[in-house]
Amino acid sequence: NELHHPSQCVSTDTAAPPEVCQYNGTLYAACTMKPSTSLPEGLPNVYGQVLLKQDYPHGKLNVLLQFNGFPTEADPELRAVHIHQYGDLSQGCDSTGSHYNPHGVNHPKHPGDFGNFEPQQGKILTVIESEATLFTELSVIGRAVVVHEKMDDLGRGGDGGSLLHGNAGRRLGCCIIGISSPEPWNMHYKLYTIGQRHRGW
Ligand SMILES: [Cu+2]
Ligand SMILES: [Zn+2]
Repeated sequence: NELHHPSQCVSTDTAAPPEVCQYNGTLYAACTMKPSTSLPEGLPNVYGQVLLKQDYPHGKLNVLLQFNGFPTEADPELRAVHIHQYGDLSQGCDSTGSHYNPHGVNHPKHPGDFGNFEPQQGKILTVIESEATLFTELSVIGRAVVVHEKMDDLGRGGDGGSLLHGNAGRRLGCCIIGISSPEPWNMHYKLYTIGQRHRGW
């Protein structure tokens, strides 16, 4: 059917990626989290997905975080997640640079400072809104998401590191954000809403 061919979608807005028109005004991105290749012995091997969805041009960015591989401890440690500057995994997660900081401000005011997350039975599954964007020259597509060993002190640590990176410790895992079809978001968002209902929310 020619009507359903993607090339039928002709956008006059040259600032929008062609997928925005193809997927009814929404852009989707995905990032498949893997353990750092330079992960020290004894730290958890974290796997999962970071899925991003944003309506063009002014929608709020929605981010679904789905991770597993944390220890199943009774009093779980909080883990920080951020967007880092470089989509470069040539030295594992260590080559992703510092926090993505396009406005030159202190942590935790960076657009990709997602905050702290508490694993339940070794897993994290949540949806958040973010100040980051998939559009314009500030787009985070091609940059990295990093999950850390420790909790983010959110700038309240009283030292220089706190205002740079929140003293969140070593990098457990990372991935590079790339444009995706709507499929990963649709599938994982459905699983997320089923999980919410089972918890009685
Ligand atoms: Cu980080
Ligand atoms: Zn930050």
